[in-house]
Amino acid sequence: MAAHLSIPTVDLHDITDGDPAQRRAAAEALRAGFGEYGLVYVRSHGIDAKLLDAYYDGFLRVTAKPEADKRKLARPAQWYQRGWTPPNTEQAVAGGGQPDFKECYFAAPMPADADCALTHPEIYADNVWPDGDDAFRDNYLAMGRALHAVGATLLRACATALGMGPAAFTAQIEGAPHVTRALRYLPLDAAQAERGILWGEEHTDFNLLTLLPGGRFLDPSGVRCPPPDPGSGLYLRTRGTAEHPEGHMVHGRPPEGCIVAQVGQQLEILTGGTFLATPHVVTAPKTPGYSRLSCAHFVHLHPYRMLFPMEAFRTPETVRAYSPPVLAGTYDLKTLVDIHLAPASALDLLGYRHYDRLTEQRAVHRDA
Ligand SMILES: O=C(O)CCC(=O)C(=O)O
Ligand SMILES: [Fe+2]
Repeated sequence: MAAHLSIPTVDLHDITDGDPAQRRAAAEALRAGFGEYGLVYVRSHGIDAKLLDAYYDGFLRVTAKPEADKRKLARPAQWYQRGWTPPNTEQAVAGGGQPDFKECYFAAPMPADADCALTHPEIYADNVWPDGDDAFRDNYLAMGRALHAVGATLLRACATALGMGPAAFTAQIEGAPHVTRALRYLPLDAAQAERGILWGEEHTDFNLLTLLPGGRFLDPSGVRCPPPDPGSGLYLRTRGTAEHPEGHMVHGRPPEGCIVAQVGQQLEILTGGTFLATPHVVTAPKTPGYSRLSCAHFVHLHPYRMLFPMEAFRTPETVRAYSPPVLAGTYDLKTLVDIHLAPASALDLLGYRHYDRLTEQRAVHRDA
């Protein structure tokens, strides 16, 4: 662990209402944070702590339901992009077959785009809500929208920090399949804790920008508690250097009142690696019985946008590194297969699907 590494904090007020010196400082913090760590802490974000508590309380009401009721909220045919995801479903690409020890919920905070719902039905599916719990739905949507607004402000500031017009990124996110996820990392038994099982394997997020308003540990009786040991929680890996090619593992522990913003693969690709998707891992405590709640809002690129370094970031090296260009919606599909949320057969959607017609015509020809 590298205690000397310090992740920059960006104050949203400096971005929206700051004087020129404050704006310059915020831009520098974004370039350093997203360039070296793939992560910044965000202050003055406007996320209400009471809303976050209510959001987690609602999610706990869902996770406390009997398994049979939760299965009714699961949508495997939508690649689990809505409703409940059972434990042992998602697998990080780096995880080598070890599924994550978590159950999740997915909902889209913004109304679905009708055209995209035809071309990408799974990632634009209708939300799923448990009956009789309007508070769960309302707090969930309010949290997703509030986090999304923070993401949009940061993306505008990122664009100017990188010398582009303020809308260079946000013009590409309108109507995109943004999704908010609630996570509950499951209590480990003594043998699992002993084996050092990870709650969430090391991965990089595949979207544009991720907002994390802050996790909550619960003790074995379900009461909120501080991290049970200093090694548990969210860790990120910094960019490798000649001296430390493996990078450093840094504890993602925001200063009081701050939230976390993280670069995803789509932003790395658009910037040709100037901003780096953060590898991160969620480690479980060594003591059995503890659980952890978390929330992540994923800001996505519009599915018809090209994933390829934007003009300002195109060099022979970045073009080679991030080729071939691919539509963001196609990339989403491929990644959901890679992390085992979509079945491998989903890849068949990318080829021509009407060979049957020729087969039938040839059969008619033969029989005639
Ligand atoms: O639980 C966390 O803090 C991180 C969640 C996460 O990495 C994800 O949902 O992609
Ligand atoms: Fe993640």
